[in-house]
Amino acid sequence: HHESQPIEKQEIDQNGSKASNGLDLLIKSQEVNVLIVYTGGTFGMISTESGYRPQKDLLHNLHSSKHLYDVEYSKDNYIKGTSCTPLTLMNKRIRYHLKEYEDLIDSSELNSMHYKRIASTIEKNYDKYDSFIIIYGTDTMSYMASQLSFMLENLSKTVVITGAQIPISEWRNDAESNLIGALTVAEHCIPEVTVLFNGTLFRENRVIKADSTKMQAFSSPNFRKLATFDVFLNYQRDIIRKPPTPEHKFKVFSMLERKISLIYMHPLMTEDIFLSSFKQSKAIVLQMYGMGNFPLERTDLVSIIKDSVLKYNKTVIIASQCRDGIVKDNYSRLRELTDIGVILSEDMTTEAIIAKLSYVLGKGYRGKHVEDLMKTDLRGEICAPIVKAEKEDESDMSKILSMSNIIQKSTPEDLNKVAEMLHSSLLNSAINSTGTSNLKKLLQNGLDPNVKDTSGYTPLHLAVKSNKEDLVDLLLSIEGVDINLKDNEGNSALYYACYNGNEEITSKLLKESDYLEPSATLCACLAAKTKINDLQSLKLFRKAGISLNQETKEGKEVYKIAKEMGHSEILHFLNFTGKLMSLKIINK
Ligand code: ASN
Repeated sequence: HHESQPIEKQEIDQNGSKASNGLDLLIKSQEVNVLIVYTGGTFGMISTESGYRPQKDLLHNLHSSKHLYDVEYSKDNYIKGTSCTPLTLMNKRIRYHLKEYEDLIDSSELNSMHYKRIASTIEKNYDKYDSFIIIYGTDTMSYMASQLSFMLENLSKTVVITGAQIPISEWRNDAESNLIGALTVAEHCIPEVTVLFNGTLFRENRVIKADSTKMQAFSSPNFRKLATFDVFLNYQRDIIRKPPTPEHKFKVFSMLERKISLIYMHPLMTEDIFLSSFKQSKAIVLQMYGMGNFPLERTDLVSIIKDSVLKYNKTVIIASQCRDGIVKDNYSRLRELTDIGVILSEDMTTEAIIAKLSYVLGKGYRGKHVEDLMKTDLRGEICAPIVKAEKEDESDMSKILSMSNIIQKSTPEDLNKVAEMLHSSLLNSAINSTGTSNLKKLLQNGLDPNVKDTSGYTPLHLAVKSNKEDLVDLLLSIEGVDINLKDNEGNSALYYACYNGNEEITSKLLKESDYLEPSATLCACLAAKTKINDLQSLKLFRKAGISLNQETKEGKEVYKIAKEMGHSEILHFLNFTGKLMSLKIINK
């Protein structure tokens, strides 16, 4: 076999500058350039007598939607082969080129050729576009994107995969809104492979198709969603991956290993059937019971596993039939296998395990190297339990608290740094748990209430962001809390109170906080809030010291957009009531 090639561990740049903080707006120009790759799937299908089948000329459908195509603008600003959207939430336009493959497939046809073709389309066009959208079938979307997440090395651009349960050609469909969602994501730098479906943005190597008929077809059992698009867009900045540093150049790896077998265990399994799956394979994934439990009394099966690993240097990985939860050697029975090099899948999805194995083995690694890499986080596909703040319950919390005690008591100088890092995660978890008691305990333990996480958020930022008034009260009552501290974007907690339209919290903070100052983020935010007619939030921003009068730059934006969109309440608020009559005419 060819020599093993180095694996790119796309490192998270902890000291990243503002530019590498993820989720940056692609503000280079008023237009964001996006390549939409149409590969097939229900999205563009039409209904025939024998059922749905793929249909060509998707552009025709996109052009018949006024949300996806601004005819006038596109004609006035004509560039061959591209189309433009109307103004987006960020007050920009998306200029897209639709690349339609010759053979459109139902995604159940997926094979390694399709992986390579999509990866190479992105590679060839990488420098020409800001972001990429792949329209793909839902049935194997989780395989596609898990695989792409490994094949695309050092990804620093946004790649969003989307599809639909009902085709765009039908009156009632989810295709158009899914594509608009994907375009909304494409305006930002989210340098990972993601899937946007039904208003939810997932990390794609974490997602599974969980339902064949519901509009919410996908779920991400072991990992938080990257964003949810409700009335407000809610990005979880803290878990969105950071782009690689510039010396790590984008490249595609496509020599995937295919000799991988997947065995779904059941109580009637025979030795010969079990053995036959091992014979031709370089790696075997065993989908076992519960936390990964194996019937060790089946010595016939156990010896097949032991021989494969010890004699034939094959990779055996134990996963679970449960889609939610973790595979762990909590039971001594599994240790017999892990001791000889059988790997546990931890919290990876089956799709991610297969994608990762084909990538790692394709690079030529074998034996212990494969074991080490499978346990390493390469693309955010596997994680340590502490990150799962959402799932934490009281018993987890008590472990964390005792850990914090240990750190607190045994801290010589060299441990300070570690302690500081852990403290921010501890505070983070406390804020995510219910009630105030956990946060109280941590603060009583002497944790610094001003500690920042990697996004620069203090506990107060986090409490305000998640609208937890009781926690805000608690933090405001603590001596030494600096309520004017700014995050990496330069925003204080007050900004987020206004952003959320939370009047109570805004008033509380305003009693002691400095007024907000205009900034680029703030201008973009005001524009976006105006677009979505969020008067409440605008009112609070004004209360917090931001002038919305026409003379200032930010004031002009608000007025202009409100007028364009015909948001009369906002115009009223800005005291332009007199102009309302003519406004109706402008809008027609
Ligand atoms: N069979 C379709 C596909 O995966 C299902 C869909 O896209 N909703 O191509």
